[in-house]
Amino acid sequence: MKIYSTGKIRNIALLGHSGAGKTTLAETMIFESGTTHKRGSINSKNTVSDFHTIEKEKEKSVYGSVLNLDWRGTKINLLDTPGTPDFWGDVSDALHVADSALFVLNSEHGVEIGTEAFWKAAERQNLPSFLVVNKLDGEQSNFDNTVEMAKERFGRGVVVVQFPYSEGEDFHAIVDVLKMTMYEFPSDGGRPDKLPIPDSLKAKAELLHNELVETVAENDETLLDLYFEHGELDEYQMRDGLRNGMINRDIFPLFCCSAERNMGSGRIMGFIANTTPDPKERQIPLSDGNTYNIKEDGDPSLFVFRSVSEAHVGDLAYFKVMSGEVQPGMDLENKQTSDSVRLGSLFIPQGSKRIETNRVSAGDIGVAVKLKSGVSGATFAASSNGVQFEPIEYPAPTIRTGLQLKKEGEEDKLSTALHQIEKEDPSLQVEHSQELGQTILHGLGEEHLNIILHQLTDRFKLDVEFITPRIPYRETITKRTEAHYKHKKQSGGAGQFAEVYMSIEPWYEGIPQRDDLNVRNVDEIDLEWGGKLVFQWCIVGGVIDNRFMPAILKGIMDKMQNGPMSGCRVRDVRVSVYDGSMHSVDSNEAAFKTAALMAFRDGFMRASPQLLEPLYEIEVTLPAVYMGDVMSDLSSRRGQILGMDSEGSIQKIKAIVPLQELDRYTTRLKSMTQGSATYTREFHDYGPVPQDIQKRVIEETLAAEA
Ligand SMILES: Nc1nc2c(ncn2[C@@H]2O[C@H](COP(=O)(O)OP(=O)(O)O)[C@@H](O)[C@H]2O)c(=O)[nH]1
Ligand SMILES: [Mg+2]
Repeated sequence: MKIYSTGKIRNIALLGHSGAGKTTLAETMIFESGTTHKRGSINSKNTVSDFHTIEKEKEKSVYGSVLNLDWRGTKINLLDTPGTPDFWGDVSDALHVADSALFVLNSEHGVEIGTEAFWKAAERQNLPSFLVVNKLDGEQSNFDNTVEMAKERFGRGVVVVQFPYSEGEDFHAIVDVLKMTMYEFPSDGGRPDKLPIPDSLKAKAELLHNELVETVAENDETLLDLYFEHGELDEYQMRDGLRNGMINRDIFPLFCCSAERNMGSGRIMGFIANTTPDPKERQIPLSDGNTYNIKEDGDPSLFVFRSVSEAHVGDLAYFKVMSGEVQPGMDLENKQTSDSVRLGSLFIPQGSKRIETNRVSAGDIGVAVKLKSGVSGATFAASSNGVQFEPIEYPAPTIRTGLQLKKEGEEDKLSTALHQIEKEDPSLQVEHSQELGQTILHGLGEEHLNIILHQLTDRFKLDVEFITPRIPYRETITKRTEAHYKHKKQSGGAGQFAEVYMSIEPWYEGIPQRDDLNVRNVDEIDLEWGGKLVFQWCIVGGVIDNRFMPAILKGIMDKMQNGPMSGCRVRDVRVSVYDGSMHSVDSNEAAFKTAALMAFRDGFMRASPQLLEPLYEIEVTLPAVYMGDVMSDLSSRRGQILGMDSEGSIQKIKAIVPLQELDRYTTRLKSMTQGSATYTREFHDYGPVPQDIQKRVIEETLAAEA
C-alpha cells in the first residue's frame, strides 16, 4: 500500500442533487486514473460506490461511500454522497471530513433544490467549493443557463474555467480558458487531444480568460500588483490565487464534463491535485470552540466520522487522521469516555472493499475494525494529547412514524437492532415514548424511514410495521374553579381521613399574585413535559399539618401525569391549597394524596379544560411554480402562514403547522412538487386544539379505556 504525505492527499466531497451524476463521475475518475480497469455504470449496477443491494435496486446512492484513486502521485479520496435530503446523514459526515466540495450540476436542469441545500451546508462549514457541469452530452443540456443559475444562487465568485465546444449529442470537446487550450475527446472518451482554440471561439475564450484572471487578481493584492505590472498571471500564480480564493470562499471555479462518456474527468483530477487545498489548510472546529489544523507530525490522533457494521466482520469505524501517523497496535484513548483502546488491523476503504495497510498518514482516511467505542464523532488520541474534535452536526428530523412488532416476543431483538442502526445512522432518532406507549422513529424523509424498515426486516429479520404515531397532546384549563374533597374511610381498624380545599386556575407568564390568599410557600415546577405547575401552600392556623404538603403535591402531580380529561399530560396550572382538615389518628400521607388528587380532578373538569397540541414552525423551500398548490395545501393543514420570501425562482414559506398535520407532509410535498421541494421543522409551542378534534380525542381515550 503506497503511503502519501499529507500534502499529497485531497479529500473531496461529491455533492449535488440526486441524479446529477456524482456516482458516475466517481466511477469515471477511478477508471481514468487507472485505479480500476473496468468502468461500471449505474444501469449495470456495478459501480464501486453504489455497492449496497438497496442501491442497486433503486439505481441510486442511499449511503455515502469512500473511494480513492491516485492521480500522478496525489491521492484523491472521493466522498460520494446520496443526493436526496432523505439521506442527509452521510452528507453531514462527508462535509465534516472533506477539504473541498465538488458540486456536480446537471446541465439539463441547472441548479436544483438539493444542490442548493448542500451548498448552504458547505457554506456553514466554510468548505472550499468548486463546480462541474455534467451531462453536457444530454439532449436538453444547457450550459449557459446552468452557469447563469449558479452565479445567481452562489454569487459572482462562480467563475468559468471551461465551456463546451458544443452540447448535446455532439458534445466532444471542452475549451479551457485557464490553460487556453481545447480538449478534444475520442468518441468513447478517455484521454483528449490538446488542440488550439478554434478561431470561432477565440474571442469568447479571451473574454472568459480575462474574467477569470481578473477575479483571481481582485482577491489577492500581490497578484493584483503583478497583474497590473505584466498584464497577465502565469500558471503558478493562477494556481495560488485560485487556491486562496477557494479557501476564503471568494472563488468557485467551474468545469465541464460528461461523466457518462468519460469526457473531462482527467482535467478535474489534475485541478484537484494541483490547486485545491490540502488537508492541512482546513480549519477544523474543536470542542472548546477553537480551531485546529491537521499536523503531519506529533502525537497521533484521529476522528471517527462514520460507524458501520458488517456481517462476519463487526463494527467498522471510518476515521480521518488528524495528526501524526496511525498504525495498527497503537494504544489510543477515547477522549470522550477516557477508554484506552489498542488499534487492530487498519484498512484503506475503496467502496465495499478494504485494503489492509500498516499506516495511515495525517489527513488520510482509514477504517479500523472492532474499535471499541468507535462511534461517529469520537476522537481518539495518545493519552498525552488533549485534543477533542467537535462532533458532527446532523439535520433535525422532518418526519416521524410509530413502529411495532407484528407479534410479541422479539422486543429485545428489536431494541438491539434499533440501537445498532441508530449508531450507524446518527440522523435517525429512536424514541421509546412512555407517554405515548409507542416506539417512534424520527427521520429525514419517507425514503429514509423506509430504508430503516428495510434494514429491520432484511438485515435483522424482524417482523415489524409502521403505525400512525400518537400525538403528545397536553391538557390545560381556561378558567378558575374552587374544589373540595373529603376523603374518609372506616374499614375495621385504623381509618383514613383527609380534607382539602383548593383553587385551580390557568397559569401564564406574569400572572398576578393572589391577594385574597395567605400564600405561605410557592413551588414553581418546570414540568418535564413542558409548561409549569405553580403550587401554593396557603394553609393558616395549622388546619393541615405542613408535613402533608408533599403528599398533596404528589397527588396533584399524579393526576397531572395522567390528565383528567384524556389521560394526556397537564400543563400550565396554578393550584392554591387554602383550607382543609385532618384527624389526629386517621390522617396520613396516603389519605392526603388521595384527597388532593380527587379535588384536583374534580376542579380541573369544571374549569373548562382545553386540549393542546404541539405546533411546529416549518420552512418550505420550493420552485415558484408550485407556490399556489403548496399554499392551499398548507391552509388545509390548519397552517398559519408567517411569511414568504423569494430568491430568484426559489420561494420560501414560513408557517406554523400542528404536528398532527405534518405526519405525512414530506410525502405530500414530494408528490405535489415532483420531489423538488424540501422543508425543515422545529418545535414551536403548544396551542389549543379545535373543539371537534378535542371531542374525538376524548372519545378515543374513553373507548381505549373501556
Ligand atoms: N447522459 C448522461 N447521463 C449521465 C451522465 N452522468 C450520469 N448519467 C446518468 O444519470 C443517472 C444518475 O447518475 P448517478 O451517477 O447515479 O447520479 P448521482 O445521484 O448524482 O450519483 C444514471 O442513470 C447515469 O447513468 C452524463 O454525463 N451524461
Ligand atoms: Mg450517487
